[in-house]
Amino acid sequence: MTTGYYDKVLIDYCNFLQLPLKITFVNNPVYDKTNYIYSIYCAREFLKDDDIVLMHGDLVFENLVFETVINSPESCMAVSSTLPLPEKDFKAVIKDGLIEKVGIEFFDNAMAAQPLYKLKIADWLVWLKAIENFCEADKVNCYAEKAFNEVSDKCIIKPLDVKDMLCSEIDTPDDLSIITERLRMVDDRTVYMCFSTDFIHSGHIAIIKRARRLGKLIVGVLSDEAVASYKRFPLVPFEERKALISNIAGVERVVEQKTLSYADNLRALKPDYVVHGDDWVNGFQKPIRQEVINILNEYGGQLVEYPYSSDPKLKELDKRNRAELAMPDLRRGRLKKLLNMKGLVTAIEAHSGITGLIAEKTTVLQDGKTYQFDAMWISSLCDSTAKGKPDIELVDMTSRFRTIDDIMEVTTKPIIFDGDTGGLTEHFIYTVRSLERMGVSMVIIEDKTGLKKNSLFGTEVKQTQDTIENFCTKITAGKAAQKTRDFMICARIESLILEQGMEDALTRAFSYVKAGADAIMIHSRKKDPAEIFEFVNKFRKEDSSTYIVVVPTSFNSVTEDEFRQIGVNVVIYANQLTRSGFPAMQNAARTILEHHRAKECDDICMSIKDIITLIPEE
Ligand code: SPV
Ligand code: MG
Repeated sequence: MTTGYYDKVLIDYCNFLQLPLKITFVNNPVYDKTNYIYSIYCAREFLKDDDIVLMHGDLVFENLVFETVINSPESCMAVSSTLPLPEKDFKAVIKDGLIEKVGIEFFDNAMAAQPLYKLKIADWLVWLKAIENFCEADKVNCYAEKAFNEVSDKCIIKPLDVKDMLCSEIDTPDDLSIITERLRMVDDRTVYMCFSTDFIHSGHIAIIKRARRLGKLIVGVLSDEAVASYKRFPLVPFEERKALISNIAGVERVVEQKTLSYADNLRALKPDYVVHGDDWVNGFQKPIRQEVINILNEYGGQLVEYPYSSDPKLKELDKRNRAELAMPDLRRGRLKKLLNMKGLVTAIEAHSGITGLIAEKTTVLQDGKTYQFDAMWISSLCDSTAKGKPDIELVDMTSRFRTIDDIMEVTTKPIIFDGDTGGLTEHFIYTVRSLERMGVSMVIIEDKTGLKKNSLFGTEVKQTQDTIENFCTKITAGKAAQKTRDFMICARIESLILEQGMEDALTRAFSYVKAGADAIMIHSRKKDPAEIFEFVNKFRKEDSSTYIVVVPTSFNSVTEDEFRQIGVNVVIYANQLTRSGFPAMQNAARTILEHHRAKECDDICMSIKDIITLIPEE
């Protein structure tokens, strides 16, 4: 920092501020007889080894101006395209997109300019050399810009348009009062940013600090539901996350953001700025970013983006959190939490590590919301099919557990296990304990006995329904065997499949609930959902709390919203990955056989890059 007039006052003040900066003060002993070109000359030895920011000491600017200047990848000078050309102050002449001349005397092709520069070392050394030449020739009473004007053809300095952001010199008492007023307005601005995180790290603190510099900071905290649909189930619930963020210095206010879309909060709060990392420029958040820009444009707000910090430490932290979510105790209880939070959860079939990853990672962004499956269904049909075997309880429990283990190893979402008939009550007890210990959230057992066949055969094959009494004994024994409160047993009613009538289905449902079932699954193989609707309506009239599960493979026209409205809690897409995957594989095999080579098959194959990114490296 070059000093002159009131040198000691300036130095004392700077030291008093205790800034985290090492400031070297260089005094210009003849400040009253020279211009600052000579002050720079005095400090020249300190100015030769890095990019610099050069500014006049009487310049006042808002933080965003300085951030924009300092983040500029090229040398630049602050100019304004919206301010009128000043009579007596600096103007910059622009030629071919570069600063050609700076001074108070230029009016043609000029823009209002402020002496605030970021100078890359190469450009600065050219200018500094010119300054040295000027001073050594005793030309010490002009602006340093005069030296620049002589060498500007050797420098690449771009105009950086700060439009009507505050960036002004204070030359007179009038300037002082105008700028004091403008600073007050700057201070009143509001900034909005949104957090989904459940742990605060240095990167968050850094972005909060930067955001705070733009105005009063309002933080939107994503609701649990929005977080769960966006990345993973929050480890810390909303109220705690809200309290955590409210207590960070610089946060003025915290509000709930109920969806990934910022729309509602932006329209209600109308912040002057929205701050975000630049990681959403691409990827699935891109439409959300665009929506933010559109809304800001409606009222003249501005989006400020900072480089996203991909600190390896943070990746490690996230990995640890994911690992935690995958642990049996945390995973097991999450289905119940999701049911309480969302009312209706969805599950998709998984029968291997890779289908587990698809269930875990597939995300769709629609109307500012993200959609993911909440849970995974380990179907007996698909597990058996993957092994080339019929769905008749032939694949034994040891093998089924192996499938669960494969899936659990690479995923974090809760698991609903298709326990077929549950086998003998004496065996079912062990199955419950094993599943619970592994971290499975729910087992569904169907009220059939003997050689079980897949329900979608209906009455085309011989299938025997268990007695109510027997099945209730199994449920009660299973409930007594479990150790935690999280684990759930769902009783699946086959009465409609086996054409035993609605009354039988309802009688069984109420009996199973009495026997201890946490949930009931009503199954049907009719395309028309009427019997499912009738069952759910009748059941809900008497029981408003027991979870209802459906598997809409046949009655597949019903939407999740329609199910939610009648009181269904779990929708299981039981076999779609298997049914879509195998035809694709058959097609690939056929294509190779037809062409006697693999080239034609490539068009229907996932790229190697996509498949390796689907599988995360450990
Ligand atoms: C399964 O997916 O194995 C089921 C559902 O049990 S269903 O195939 O519809 O019977
Ligand atoms: Mg099954």
